[in-house]
Amino acid sequence: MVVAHHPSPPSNQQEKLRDIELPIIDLMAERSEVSKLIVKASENFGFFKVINHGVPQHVIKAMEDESYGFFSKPPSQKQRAGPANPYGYGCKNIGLNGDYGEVEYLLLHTNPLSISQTSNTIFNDPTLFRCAVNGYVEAIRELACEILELMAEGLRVPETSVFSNFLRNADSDSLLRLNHYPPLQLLQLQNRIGFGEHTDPQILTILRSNDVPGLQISPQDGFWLPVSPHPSTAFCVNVGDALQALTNGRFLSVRHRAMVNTCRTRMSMAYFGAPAPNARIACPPELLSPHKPNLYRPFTWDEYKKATYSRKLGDSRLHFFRVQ
Ligand code: GA4
Repeated sequence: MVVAHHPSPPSNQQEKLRDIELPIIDLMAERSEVSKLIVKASENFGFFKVINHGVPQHVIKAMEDESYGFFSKPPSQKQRAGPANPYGYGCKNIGLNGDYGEVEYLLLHTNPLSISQTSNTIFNDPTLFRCAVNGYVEAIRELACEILELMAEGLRVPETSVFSNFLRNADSDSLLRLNHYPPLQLLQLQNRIGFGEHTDPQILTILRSNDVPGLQISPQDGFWLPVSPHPSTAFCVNVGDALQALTNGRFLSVRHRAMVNTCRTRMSMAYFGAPAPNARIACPPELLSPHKPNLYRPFTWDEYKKATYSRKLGDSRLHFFRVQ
């Protein structure tokens, strides 16, 4: 059965605070139906959840266990993997331009050599951690590629690997981020920001989190909608800036943030599927027409990344690449 429920934007304060159910898309349903639902969700929300995704439970569990294991280490040991400049362990400082949040994290490049180097800095016996990360990254990359191929099919782009090829490239600049939002003790600390509002710069993000709420999305300026953390078997998927450019603005890279507003620990694991540094990001011609000319000039991922990393977390960047 294909389940896809599309809520409408909120009209009053009370609705604003209610959790929304993102479209939940069953990847085992009929393929053309699935691709249509994915396109619709990417156009309307830039966010959706997938179930029956084919990522084995033991692969997820191994990564979650290693992630809990890492964050439960004493600070001095975690700091051996830091600072996150740009990869490694970070605590409260996000990026290199003074952003701050109630979060500690481990940011890893997904290339196996980099994973191996980071693992060696944290563990005396790094094998388990390294295997868990490599296994997880491989399975999630496959899922991301499958979703990108369904998107191309739904958009009727004949070369259906046009988006997924970016992630399959051996030089892909994809990342894995493990986040740990420790619980807050004091009531007055409620609603503090764990990870401030931003859009993801990459092509596609695949997020896995435990059952503690925190993710909020902003489909319209000034509105924040909490996303319910259920079902636990799902992955949350969102469109990144590069995919917005690749679809000539048809798919939306939507602002989101993570709140620390609970007495329980929130954990999340985000895979950011990215192109190789020299890859050229340009919309396929089938998505252009005299009525829909190119919104963005072609750019390389390297160029876009430089624009991203030189700015603050919440800054918009894609509009610098718009055709005037
Ligand atoms: C947001 C999405 C990913 O978490 C991330 C972040 C990156 C970082 O933490 O180093 C950035 C942020 C993210 C966008 C603006 C820059 C870079 C922090 C920051 C202030 C890993 C990414 O690719 O971009």
